[in-house]
Parts: sequence; structure tokens; C-alpha cells
Amino acid sequence: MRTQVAIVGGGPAGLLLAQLLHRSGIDSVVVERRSREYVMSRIRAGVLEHGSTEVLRGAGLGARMDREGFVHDGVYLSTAGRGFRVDLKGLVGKSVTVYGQTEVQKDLFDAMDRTGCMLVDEADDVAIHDIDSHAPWLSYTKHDVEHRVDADFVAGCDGSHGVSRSAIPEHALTTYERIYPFGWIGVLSETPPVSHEILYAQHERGFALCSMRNMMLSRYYVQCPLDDQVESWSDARFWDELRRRIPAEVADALVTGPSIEKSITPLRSFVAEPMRYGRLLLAGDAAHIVPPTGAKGLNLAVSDVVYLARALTEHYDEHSDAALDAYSETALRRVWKSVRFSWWMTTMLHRFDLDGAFAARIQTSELDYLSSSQAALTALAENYVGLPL
Ligand code: RFL
Ligand code: PHB
Repeated sequence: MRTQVAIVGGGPAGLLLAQLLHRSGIDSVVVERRSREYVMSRIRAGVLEHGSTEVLRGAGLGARMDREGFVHDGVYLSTAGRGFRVDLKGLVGKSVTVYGQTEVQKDLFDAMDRTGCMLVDEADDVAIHDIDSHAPWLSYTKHDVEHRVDADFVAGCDGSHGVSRSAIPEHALTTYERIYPFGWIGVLSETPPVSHEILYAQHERGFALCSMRNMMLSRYYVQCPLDDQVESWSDARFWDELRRRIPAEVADALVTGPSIEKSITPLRSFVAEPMRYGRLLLAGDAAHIVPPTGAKGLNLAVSDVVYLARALTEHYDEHSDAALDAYSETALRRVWKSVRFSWWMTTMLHRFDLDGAFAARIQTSELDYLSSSQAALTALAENYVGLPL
């Protein structure tokens, strides 16, 4: 099989790239390791930046998002049981949209079918070859039959555990990493959300987050030790811990119910540079990971593929490689700003046992400053709704 761009990974980055390329008249083939059902069942992100919603709309993927997504003009932060609202709309004139990654993924699958873009799922042993030549190619097996895809470029959109990043020689990559000494346990429950806007809670017992998917589906998280097992968190223990960490009047209004999903995620910041090696271009989680506190991961996947689709379009339409040559630098400038914001939100809101009393006082003071300064709130709002693409 021959195509212009071979895409490894059919998550949001890979499928959105295929759609953006299709709109520019560029052919691609997406090769995904898992089944569609498996990809659809992963519960992940919930918040779309203003710019991400515009990109999805521009790619013809906005109809259901605009019907079923929830536009949030603000978020709540709380500390020591007291909450305050960050008026995103009032401060920076933009909002975020709560629309689950599962829904974005479904819209992308539908668009792939509608546009006739090729997606091979359940592909085993995907391997990338000759990326330092002008004729890179992929190999994979499906139902024990070997296949080969020849391409002009390979886009590595296969997430943090994929094969793309490791196809780049070690000496050509620099990696930056911070591992946080805790995780989040997340629960999805068919209950009405406790707050009509997302609430981030700092508390001496640890961080908590109240989010939602729709009016009858809530998503909650609490900070937990890294070595905790899901089995040690009964629903009752989870609800009890959540109640203790959020303001009393919010806790009083919390409607609990059986969890329909429960999982633990470790928190990590990671960046691999550069995002291009020869004819291999990395995008999304394949190149970087942020802790979910800033709600940035999915949004960075969107901005990466926007830059990448523009650069590839310039290559084919204008025979110019200027944007391709600048891809890594352009994408990384935005990536690092989200890495910084996510690190800052994480540091401000979590309990760090080893950092001592001084760090705890700085944290309290940071939140106190934030709650009382229009300038500080504006900086938070500007980053939360998303920096320009
Ligand atoms: P994905 O979604 O991991 O997709 C990669 C795809 O590649 C496939 N794959 C392979 N395919 C072929 N061959 C191989 N060898 C392969 N290896 C892997 C995988 O099966 C998969 O289908 O990466 P992508 O597309 O870059 O998208 C990134 C986002 O999924 C991720 O950043 C977000 O989910 C992060 N995230 C959040 N982001 C936000 O913007 N807002 C949020 O509110 C938010 N909340 C979250 C999050 C992530 C979380 N977890 C579980 C990590 C909350 C959580 C709890
Ligand atoms: C979510 O709804 O899953 C969610 C919301 C905000 C975050 C992270 C996750 O910062």
C-alpha cells in the first residue's frame, strides 16, 4: 500500500491529523494497535480549550460538540474549605467546553467513515523503517498477515507508550521529565454533577477535582499515594475522602452513587525534543505528557496536529519545507507553555509531603494572592482557556 502520510496511532492526534490532511487533499493511512471499541472505552480528558473547539468546528467536527457540549464561563478553586470563582469569560473573553474525549473520539471515527479515510485497527507489531531516507515505511501484521505501507512521511501519534518515539536514535533526542510523588484516583458515576462548573480543591488532606460529562454523569478525582491499588478504594472511602476535601456547602450537595469506572493515574510531566527526526514527525502524547491538573493533554494533541497539517499542506501545495523545518520549534514553544502551566497548577494545588512547611506556606500564599489579584487571575484564565495557536 502507498500513501502520502502514514499515521501511527488512531487516538485524537492521529485521527484529527487524518481529517485535517484530508481537507487539504492529502492522503493518509492510520494504523492503530487497538480495536475501535477499546479506543472508545478509554475514559480520559474532559475539557476543550476555546481554540480546540474552533479547530474541531473548522474540521467539520463541531456539530455534536456544539449541541451536547457544555460551555463553561468559569472554574472554581478552593482552599481551606473556601472557594472562589475564576471568571474566565469576564477576565479574558473566552470559555472552555466540557465535552469528553470519548465523544471527540467518536466524532472522529464517524468522520473517518464519512470521508473514506483509511483506518486499520487491531494492527500488531507496527514498526517504522527508513525515517532518515525519503522513502519511510511502516510494517504491521493483521490476522497474522504482514502488511507494508510506503509513505512520504510518518506521523507518530501513538501516545506515550507507542513505538514512534523509540524509532528516533537515542543520541538525537533530549528528554525532560518530572515525576510527581502521587497519583489521582478517578471515579465516573451516573449522578448529577455537584457543581455546574469544574472545581479544583486544594486541601491539607490532598487535592480533589469535581468535574462532569453531562447532567447525569459526574467525574471526580482525589489525590492518592502512587502505590495505592484501586481495590483499596471502595466507593464509600472515595466519596468520604472527596467530601472532606471540598468546601462544606459543596460537600453537603454531593449526590453519590455506585462508580461505573474507577482508575488510578500517576502524574508526570515529560517532553522529548525535537519532535521531528528525518521524515518522522511526532505529535501529541508521543512527544509530551502533562499532569491532568491543567486539562491540557488533549488540547496539545490538537495544536500539534494543526501545526503539522499546515506544514504538510505547505510541502505539497507550495513545495516549501519552511514550516516542516520549523515544526518542532513551533510546536514546542506552545508545548512548553502548557507544560509550565500544568506544572504550576499541580504544584499549587497538591499536597507535597516531602517539601516541608516552607513550601506549604508558599502554596497557601500563592492561592491567597490568586484569589485577591485581578492580574494573577487573568494569567490563570488566559492559560486555562488556551494560548493562541
Ligand atoms: P492517545 O490518546 O494515547 O492515542 C494514541 C493511540 O496510539 C495507539 N498506539 C499504537 N498504535 C499502533 N501501534 C502502536 N505500537 C501503538 N501504540 C499505541 C493507542 O492505542 C492510541 O489509540 O494519544 P494522543 O492521540 O496524543 O492524545 C492525547 C490525549 O489522549 C491525552 O493527552 C489526554 O487524554 C490527557 N488528558 C486530558 N487532556 C486534556 O486536554 N484535558 C483533560 O481534561 C484531560 N484529562 C487526561 C485527562 C488524561 C488522563 N489519563 C488517563 C492519562 C485525565 C486523565 C485521567
Ligand atoms: C475531567 O473532566 O476528566 C477533567 C477535568 C479537568 C481536568 C482534568 C480532568 O483538569
